[in-house]
Amino acid sequence: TGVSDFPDAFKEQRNTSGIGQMDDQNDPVNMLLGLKDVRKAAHNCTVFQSGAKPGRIVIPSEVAIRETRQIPFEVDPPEHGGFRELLNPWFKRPLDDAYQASLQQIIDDTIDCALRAQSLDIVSEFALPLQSKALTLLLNTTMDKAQTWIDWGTHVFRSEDSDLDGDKANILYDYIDHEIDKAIANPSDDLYSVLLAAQVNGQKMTKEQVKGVMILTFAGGRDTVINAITNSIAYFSENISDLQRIHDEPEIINRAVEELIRYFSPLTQMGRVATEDTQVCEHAIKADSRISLCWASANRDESVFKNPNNVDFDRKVNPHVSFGFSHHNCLGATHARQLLRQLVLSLASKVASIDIIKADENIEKLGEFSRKVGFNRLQVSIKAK
Ligand code: HEM
Ligand code: EMZ
Repeated sequence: TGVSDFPDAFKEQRNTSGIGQMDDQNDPVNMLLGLKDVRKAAHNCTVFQSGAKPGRIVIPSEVAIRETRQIPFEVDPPEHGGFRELLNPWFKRPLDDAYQASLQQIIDDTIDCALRAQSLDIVSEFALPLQSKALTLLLNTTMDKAQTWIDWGTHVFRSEDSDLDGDKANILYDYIDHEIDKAIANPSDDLYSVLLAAQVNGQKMTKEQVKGVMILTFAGGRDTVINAITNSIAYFSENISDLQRIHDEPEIINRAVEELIRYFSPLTQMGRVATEDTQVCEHAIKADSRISLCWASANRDESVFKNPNNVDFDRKVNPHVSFGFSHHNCLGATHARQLLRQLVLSLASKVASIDIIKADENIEKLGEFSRKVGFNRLQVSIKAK
């Protein structure tokens, strides 16, 4: 299989039982695999809650390295709604012309730099700096901050040695504490200051709550965006005529990006904790045990998507769940979509070919399942038109 193939790791299990199992630090997970079941459970937040112990709904669980509750991710309705009301308009700013113009500048610089290089690693020298620089726009802060974030690498909690790196997590927590103190001493119009001044559900946001939003902003939109960018480059390297098609028919860009995001499913799954004894797919779920909503499996559900393993830019109905579903659907989706649309359009106008020199795949081990989610390294040579 080539670098642009992202196989469906869950097909057999989804079709035979609809539910898979994995252990994770002695806190096992029943994984929901079909689209209908995933949506139903995502919607049913009273039985399947997010606001358990901070870190517990993440897989691998982060309870050992995190005490701060991520907001709004680890808060359930109705409190959740108050936080979303505050955050929704801020996270819609990528729709503004000025935001898009600044983003275009960042994208053009990144592509021009890649075209000047003999060869480069797309993960560390393209996707990571692009993600970090673009994040300065979402935080409404200055570009000089990006270098610190780039130095953290592709995940704020994971390192080469460990899937859960407490020392690394502490660097992030200390950094955010420091930025919060600076924003208190010297308010500006960045996200820290806006949150510190905000009222939610009738109460002023506490420092701990602001920290919870900021940890999520740094962690949630990081490896997901990096994988989406890197995987798109891998895809077009083997399907360069699709890039030319986007150049010729730019009106298909939204559909094309949705299809790439469905196919890659950059976030494989997210957990929930059952609040009572219940059942899924005729399988008993005990109170206080974990399930997961397996977005990656749901996105290949053949009862919903025709030829689910094909990338089809003409797919008209595409109810994928790569950005989640219902209450906790991704707040960063507007930013991520805008970044990918502008990036792919720019690649389409500037790039003639992408040659793979070396690819090191990132395979997630999830119990009996092995899933390709992206690359640790993707060394390529890009030629200009
Ligand atoms: C939630 C995926 C980019 C911030 C989610 C969820 C998914 C997801 C599946 C739902 C989690 C759940 O139901 O428990 C993705 C993908 C991305 C991406 C695939 C990139 C392609 C971003 C970015 C940011 C971000 C760039 C911001 C920097 C969030 C936040 C939530 C969230 C704050 C929680 C929303 C809530 O709980 O109400 N994301 N995400 N994401 N994402 Fe993203
Ligand atoms: C959490 C999560 C958010 C978690 C929507 O997903 O992303 C993961 O990469 C982080 O490790 O802490 O932020």
